[in-house]
Order: sequence, then C-alpha cells, then structure tokens
Amino acid sequence: MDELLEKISHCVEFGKTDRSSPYPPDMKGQEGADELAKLALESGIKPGDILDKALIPAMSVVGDKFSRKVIYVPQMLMAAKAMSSAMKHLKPFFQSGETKRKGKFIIGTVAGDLHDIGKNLVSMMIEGGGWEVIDLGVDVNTDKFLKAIAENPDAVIGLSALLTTTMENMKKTVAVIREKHSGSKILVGGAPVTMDFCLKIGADFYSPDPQGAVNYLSRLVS
Ligand code: B1M
Repeated sequence: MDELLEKISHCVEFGKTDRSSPYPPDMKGQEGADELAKLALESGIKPGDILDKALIPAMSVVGDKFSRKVIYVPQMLMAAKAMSSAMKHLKPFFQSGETKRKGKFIIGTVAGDLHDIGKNLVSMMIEGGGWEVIDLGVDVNTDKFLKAIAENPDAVIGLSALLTTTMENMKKTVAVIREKHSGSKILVGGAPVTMDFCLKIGADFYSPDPQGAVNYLSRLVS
C-alpha cells in the first residue's frame, strides 16, 4: 500500500498525469497518477488515504517549491493536472459523502477582472489540500458571491484581483459580504494585493501564493 501511495505522490509532485503523457521525460511510458489512483482504489486503499497520504503531501511539496522559486508556473500546472487526474477517481466517494473533506472554499476573480491563471493555481492547490472548491470563475460580481455563500454558509471565501482598478471591486465585495455574513472568513490575493490592503478592506487574511492560502485554511480547521 505504502509503495503505491508513494508512487502516486511522486507522479503528482513531478507532474506525471498518465501513461501517455510525455512529461516529465524521465518517466515516459510509465503509469501516471491517473492509472495509479485507479489501481489503488481497486486494491482496496481508502480514497481518504489516497488524498491524505499521497495527494495532499505531494501538493504541499509542490506549493513549498513554488514559494521558494525552485519550480515555476508550468511545473505547478503539470502537478495540478496530475493531481486532478487522480482526483477524478476519488470525487465520487467525496460526493457520496462516504469520505469527508476538510471544508468548502468558494473562490472567484472579482468583478471586472478576467485574470484566472493565479486564481486557478490557488483553487487547484486548495483542492489538493483536501478541500471542496466551488470555483465561480472570473468577473464575479458581489451577488454571485452572496448566492454561493447562501448556498454554502460554512465555506471560506477567496477573492483574487490582478488589476489595481479591480482591487476597488474587491473592497466593495468584502464590505457587502461582511455586512450580510459577518462570520464568514475571507482570504484575498493577487499580484497587486498586499497585507496592508487586506487589513484596510477588512478581509481576514492575505496570501501572496497558493501554499500560504492552503496553510491559512489548514490553521482554520486545526
Ligand atoms: Co493582464 N495585466 N491585462 N492579462 N496580465 C497584468 C496583471 C499587468 C500587471 C500587465 C502589465 O501591465 N505589466 C497589468 C495590470 C496593471 C495593474 O493594474 N497594476 C495588466 C493589464 C493592464 C491588463 C489589461 C487591462 C490589458 C488591456 O486590455 N489593456 C487587460 C484587463 C482584462 C481584464 O481583466 N478586464 C488584461 C488582460 C490580460 C489577458 C486576458 C491577456 C491575460 C489573462 C489571461 C488569463 O488569466 N486567463 C493577461 C495576463 C496573462 C497578464 C500577465 C502577463 C500575467 C498574469 C498571470 O497570470 N500571472 C500580467 C503581468 C505579469 O504578472 N507579469 C498582467 C501568473 C500568475 C500565476 O500569477 O495571477 O499573480 P498571479 O497569481 C499568483 C499570486 O498573485 C497568488 O497566487 C498566484 C501564484 O503565485 N494569487 C492568490 C492570485 N490570486 C490569489 C488569491 C488568493 C491567494 C493568492 O486567495 C484567494
């Protein structure tokens, strides 16, 4: 069991999605996270163990390497792709409620902003950290956030902004969420966002990168 979980973890860390994927070159022709996760389930390994002992630790290493600039966006995207290929086999178990996740996380890029590369990385890392992610996409207005919160009142909310102009919309959205759902935790991020700005607009936390976001959520449930 441990050997199979280690192999899955290795595939995710190095972005090996499935047998046919040519990346990384030194694993060409080998099984990837997709086939190995399926095999693990068929061998009787619990979905929760695949998540907790293989996917989450691998994504945590990936997030840490990214924060330290040991790897860059392309490697991180490959790792996230490998993780998703394993997750597709686990999702039915989570959706049926047979296996529990840590909580829900609603994320979106704020109104007027179409940048989603960073937001998607954060979303994938948080999913890899064991959370159910409700990704509202880009150009998300306040009403759409409010609707998602009403449907998922315990969810933590994440707002991303890449433009100095749309930081103003982030501020407005945070203010309305605070007014209507005072207990909700709000995490903000994106290239122009800072801790100072986060505090000024009344959000709970700012992270400059995906791993910081995962760590923040982990602290909330620990
Ligand atoms: Co745009 N763009 N863009 N752009 N674009 C920037 C952001 C810009 C800095 C380029 C520049 O001028 N040097 C500039 C903003 C200037 C400013 O406001 N200060 C800019 C501009 C001006 C514009 C347009 C207005 C250009 C125009 O049309 N005149 C326009 C706006 C469109 C709109 O949104 N309404 C525009 C459009 C676009 C494209 C559509 C062409 C494309 C986006 C494609 C897409 O996202 N699908 C694009 C791109 C690609 C960029 C750059 C080149 C790259 C952004 C990116 O993806 N970075 C960018 C310049 C640059 O950064 N070099 C630029 C990689 C990504 C991994 O990083 O998104 O910062 P980032 O995410 C990081 C962290 O910030 C953090 O984690 C991620 C990983 O570390 N993070 C979070 C992000 N969200 C988080 C949320 C969290 C926590 C952490 O918690 C919830």
